[in-house]
Amino acid sequence: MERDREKKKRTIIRNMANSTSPASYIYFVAISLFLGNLVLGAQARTVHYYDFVLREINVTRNCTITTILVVNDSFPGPTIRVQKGDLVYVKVHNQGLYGVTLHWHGVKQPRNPWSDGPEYITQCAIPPGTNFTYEVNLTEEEGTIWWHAHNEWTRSTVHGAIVVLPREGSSFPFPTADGEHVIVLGSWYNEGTSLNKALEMEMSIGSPNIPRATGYLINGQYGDFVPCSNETTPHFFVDYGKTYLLRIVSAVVGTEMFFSIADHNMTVVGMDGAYTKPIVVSYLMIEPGQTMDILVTTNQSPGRYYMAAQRFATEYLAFTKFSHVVATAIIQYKGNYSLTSPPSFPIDTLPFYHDYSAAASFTHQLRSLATEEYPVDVPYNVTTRMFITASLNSLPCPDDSCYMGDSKLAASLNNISWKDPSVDVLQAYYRNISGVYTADFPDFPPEMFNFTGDDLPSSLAEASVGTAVKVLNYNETVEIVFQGTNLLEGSEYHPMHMHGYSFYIVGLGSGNFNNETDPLAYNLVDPPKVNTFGVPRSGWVAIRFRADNPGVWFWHCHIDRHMSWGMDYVFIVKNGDTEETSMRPPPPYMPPCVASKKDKLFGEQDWNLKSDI
Ligand SMILES: [Cu+2]
Repeated sequence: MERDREKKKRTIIRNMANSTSPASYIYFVAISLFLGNLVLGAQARTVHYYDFVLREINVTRNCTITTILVVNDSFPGPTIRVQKGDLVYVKVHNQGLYGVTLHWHGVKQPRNPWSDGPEYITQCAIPPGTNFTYEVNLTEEEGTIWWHAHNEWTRSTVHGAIVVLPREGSSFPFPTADGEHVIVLGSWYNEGTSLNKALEMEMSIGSPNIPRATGYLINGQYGDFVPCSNETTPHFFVDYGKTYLLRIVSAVVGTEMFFSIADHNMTVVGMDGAYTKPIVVSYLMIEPGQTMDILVTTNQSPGRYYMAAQRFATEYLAFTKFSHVVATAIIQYKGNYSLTSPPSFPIDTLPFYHDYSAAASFTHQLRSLATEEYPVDVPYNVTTRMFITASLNSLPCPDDSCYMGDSKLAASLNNISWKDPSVDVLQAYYRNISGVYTADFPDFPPEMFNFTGDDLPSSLAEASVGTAVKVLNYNETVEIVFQGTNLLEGSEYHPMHMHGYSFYIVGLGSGNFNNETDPLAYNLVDPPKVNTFGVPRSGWVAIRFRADNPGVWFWHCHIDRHMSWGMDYVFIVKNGDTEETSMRPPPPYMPPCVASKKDKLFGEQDWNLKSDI
């Protein structure tokens, strides 16, 4: 690093994206500027510049040509590879037909929600034919995180990994691996670029039949068990007797997944951009939005071994209307041996679709590393306590257009079903625009009842609609218990994701939370630090964090079906007393809020780019 600093060397690295199109554009140009004069604390930080070009391409999956929107002609999109504390500028060129935004999932973006990305929360969509530059400011994150689109369900094809290596001169808290691979789990929708329109049409009539994935993918491919797919099954070539770091991202849109590798144990060493105590497992349960760093030692007879991912279906047992497709890739040992036998499959270790106990036993093992070098700072004293129910709900049908007659399907937090405003909450907060949101998100649900009981009265399931925000003072210490409910017999896992923060999982259980006995068992010593964690089906999870990142931050279920139905809310964390504890001002340009959601998807391309709000 010293040498770099002295030389003030400027290098240009050209990375060609892993193109799925025959076109040979090199859209993806990453320029790393090693600038000695940019300093983060005592450390020099490297500044990286990426160009992300979004455009529609045709790909073939399951024997069918489908048009999808991707970044740099690549599906999944390019990996951003940096060191802890680096700064990244990503210039997004929207060459698609619809507005998009991008989110940097797991990046805290200190004091800068302007670059966080969720549409209608911190910005409006980047109109087609324009560009917008995000500042991705890496500070505490280390390990694997990711990026994805954050408007409607565009993220199904617009996503990629962010690899954050240790700083120059420091190393991993485990023996450095002999090699590493990025593994992105994804969902496939036959609708392709029509997905958002199909979604909006079903949503507008309150229908439960919103689009469902037709299958699951590993690095953009179905693998061997789907027709027309075995030629493109991902292969990871390995040497015998080595240890590999697998950086796993769940970009899956609507479900938790089980993941296993035939005949190989895995050691989980990191999650959501933070290191964990190593745990040795034969399978993972990974939720949408989560990332995991795992070590795999190639200690088996040279051969081929499937890694396989299949759905963890958390709906009621009788629910079978989901894709049973198992996504596969192959770990192939190098060397001379016969390839005539098929690869081994993790038949004994990949849990079955509804294996709740397998999921629970995995999540209960997770712990922060909690060493001197990687300490935990879980708040002991809580100044703000919230108890938030996560439910599926019904809303009255405003006219006779609804699929279910007099009601529409919805979802809520504390019985409020989130409604997107037409101007983003951040802009409304910063510019004091009234009528965009209300600052009255409640700390408790309107009624206490047996949340996880069966046959709950349907009157309890009626939600209200709102754009309700919780306002926190700077540096408050917050505890939230998220309680799943069984309203509409609809208890499921809800992987809750917080923008702008990671939080500690201090408690986790099934049934109704007991505020006298359950806190006694809280883990305040080495709780896992995450940005996404599931409220178990008919269960609860207790989290803590310190509100030390001023700004406007989204909280939502990362199952997009639930997010679209309204399982969302927003935190505003007010400024502290100093500039360093206050939100930064907006950049000179933010995309204008001019197109309604309907116009954006169905209207003419009438983006009046000159007007602002
Ligand atoms: Cu959910």
